[in-house]
Amino acid sequence: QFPAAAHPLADEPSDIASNINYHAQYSPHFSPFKFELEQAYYATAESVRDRLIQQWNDTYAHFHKVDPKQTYYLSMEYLQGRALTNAIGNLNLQGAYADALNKLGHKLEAIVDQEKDAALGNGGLGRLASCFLDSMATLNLPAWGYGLRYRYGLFKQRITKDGQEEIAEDWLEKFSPWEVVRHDVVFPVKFFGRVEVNPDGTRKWVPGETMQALAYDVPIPGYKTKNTISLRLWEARASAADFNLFQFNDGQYESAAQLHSRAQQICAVLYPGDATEEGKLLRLKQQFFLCSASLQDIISRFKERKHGKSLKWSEFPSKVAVQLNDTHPTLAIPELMRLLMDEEGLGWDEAWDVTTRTIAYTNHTVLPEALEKWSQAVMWKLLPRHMEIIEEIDKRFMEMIKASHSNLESKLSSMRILDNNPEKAVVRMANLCVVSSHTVNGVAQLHSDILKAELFSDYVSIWPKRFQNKTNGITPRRWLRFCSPELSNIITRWLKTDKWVTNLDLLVGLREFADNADLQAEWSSAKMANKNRLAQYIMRVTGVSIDPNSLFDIQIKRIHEYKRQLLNILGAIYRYKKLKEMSANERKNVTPRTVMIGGKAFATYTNAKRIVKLVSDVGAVVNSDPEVNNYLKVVFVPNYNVSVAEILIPGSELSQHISTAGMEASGTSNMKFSLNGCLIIGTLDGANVEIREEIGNENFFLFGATADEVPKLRKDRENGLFKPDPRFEEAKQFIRSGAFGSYDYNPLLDSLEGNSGYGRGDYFLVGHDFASYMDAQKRVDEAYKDRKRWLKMSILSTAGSGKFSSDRTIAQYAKEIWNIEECRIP
Ligand code: DL6
Repeated sequence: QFPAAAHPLADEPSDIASNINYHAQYSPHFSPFKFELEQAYYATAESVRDRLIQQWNDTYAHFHKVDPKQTYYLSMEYLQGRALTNAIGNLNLQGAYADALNKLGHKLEAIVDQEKDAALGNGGLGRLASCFLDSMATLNLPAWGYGLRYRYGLFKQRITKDGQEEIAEDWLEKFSPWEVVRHDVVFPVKFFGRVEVNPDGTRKWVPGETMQALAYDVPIPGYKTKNTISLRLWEARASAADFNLFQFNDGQYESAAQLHSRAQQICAVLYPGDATEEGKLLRLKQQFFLCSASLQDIISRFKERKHGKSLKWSEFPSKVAVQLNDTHPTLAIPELMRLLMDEEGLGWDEAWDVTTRTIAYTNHTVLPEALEKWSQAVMWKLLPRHMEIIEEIDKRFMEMIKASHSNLESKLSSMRILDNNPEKAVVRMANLCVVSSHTVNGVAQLHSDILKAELFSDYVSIWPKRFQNKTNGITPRRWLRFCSPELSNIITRWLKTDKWVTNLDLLVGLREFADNADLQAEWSSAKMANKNRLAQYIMRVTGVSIDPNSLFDIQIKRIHEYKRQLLNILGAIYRYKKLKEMSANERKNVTPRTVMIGGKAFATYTNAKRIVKLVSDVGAVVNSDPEVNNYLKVVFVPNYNVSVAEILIPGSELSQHISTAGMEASGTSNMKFSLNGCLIIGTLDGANVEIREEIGNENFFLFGATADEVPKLRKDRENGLFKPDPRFEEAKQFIRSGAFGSYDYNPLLDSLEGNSGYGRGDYFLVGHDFASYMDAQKRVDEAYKDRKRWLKMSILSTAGSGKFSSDRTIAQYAKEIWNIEECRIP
């Protein structure tokens, strides 16, 4: 009933409805005249995209004209989640879109639910990158993201009776309305081949294989600003000329399209299994593909923005900042060197000066197995010119140490970039990053201190100013304003301003009302609404009925032994056993709990998968036990991702951040929970330390060994000095007795036994921390019984979360690392 006209920028609901209607009819993705939920979602998204494209073009044109220094964030992962709610929220058009859809016979909430998550990431590192983009846009910073367009993402998790099953993500099965392909942005990316020497002595890489990188741009709107920046995702392509028609007509179909199929492999999945040589090669190819395409694009923009003026390469670092999100994009270093020397004709010294003034590196882990080391043999095969450059960097680094830091000569074997151990010669990517970046940062104060004191301590004495801390943050838009509108409105009413959405420090104003009975009542009812929504979700995806009056206790993160989901479930098992032993009367004093655990286990990480299976098995037994299931439920939440988190976090009351101290670099879900008024039970690890400082020690359920104590505890254990708490033994024994089925949990339990070794001998100190964990849980149960006290703590958690806005983090990166400034479109 609406005229099919496009009014892409009008804000009236009837104009928006016309525009949606227009897309339903003239953006022909489906049969005409269908306007069910799915079609309505795509048409709505396209109408939102129209607006973003306008702002996006204006932003780009403005940056192009002003030519500010610009940051490029290189990341192998982005966990963008859904875009629709975020986009209309940032455009401040929620009401108008809801009304427009009503006119068309749909509900905004149902439309939003149609969207598939863009899950191009694995965990916190990827979600951090997405929060950072939101803040860069909101702060009007000239900054962009670069990544890869993985067709099948990481994987979708299905829980079966055998535990976790991985299946391919289908976010591109139809299409994504949020990306725009740029057919004019294509760069060649080369692999393999050999290096030749030119007559003038310079070197030339003659590749063995060349693919095309094609740009897909995703608009990233800022909140209440017209600035809209880009996330540029590369896709690998082979060209028509690479298709061998002769072979095809000869019936050799596979070899005719060999390069096309190899191109498809590059952007098929994030973190393909790397147990085989092929898998390792593919991962390295992906990393290089991202780096090479992005740097060629950055250089071409640098040249374009000279607007005909003469090119001075020494000015490159005053126009370009490149941030490496962990070591995955390390190859940007030798690739920038190669492009500058071999393609642009710079000498080594000039290229090195430009490179090191451009690149900065963020470290996100101290876990030895996550510190990337690439086989030199594989590198020589795939990237022969880059290996020459890396060898030269290594050689010059050693010369520098010998000439000016001879006290460190004995440390050279661990400090240098190449590990030439004949058994397994590797390139240490973190060392290459430290040596080649102007700034290296950790992601929480404790983590940055550990980097300086341990992992990178030898470099600190050479470059004391190179090392910084940038405590992570989260975007308050997605993680409070949009995912919990009820709580947000209460906050706005009590603070008498909604400015907290872009100035999160204002939340501190809630402190003075933490005891106020009216606020507590409102707070409690918003929380209850979110708990009800969560309970409905759990029922829908698992069939388990959970009681919204029980304490909602959540742990959601990648499944890893250091994150100690095992400690959580052992605690729940012990709780279950004690409930079973109690009389019906005794049980009446127990605080009812719903324990929810969610997260993906890496496909080849066997012990993590065993943990998933154990949680599911415990849930199956406990939830169907009529004697106790009013007091305890245990749920494994399947396929944890961003949109699931947006339901879980607002409905949470207690969340677990219980890693072995010193092992979690930061954590960011701890910040999201705390912002949503959820209390934390946790160790002194990562950003927990700073959260506790901000919200007050009395509002945090602390337990466990500190990072300083961990080495000695491990040593003691090796020396047979560990005495397990009887409760810990009882919980393990209960599993061994077959209480949760016949699956063989012995390998998992054995990892908690013995005296030493990574992955054995309880390396992660579950046994040591069990007693203090259970004691902290007792304090939680007691605190929950005192409704007023709990609500006060909850309000104080939100009030103390101001520091953890990614706006604060990004403002610090901009000032202290990138040296870039706001560039707001007029
Ligand atoms: O900095 C983002 C995020 C931190 O919050 C987590 O603590 C940390 O584990 C994660 N690191 C990684 C790196 N790879 N691994 N393992 O994902 O980064």
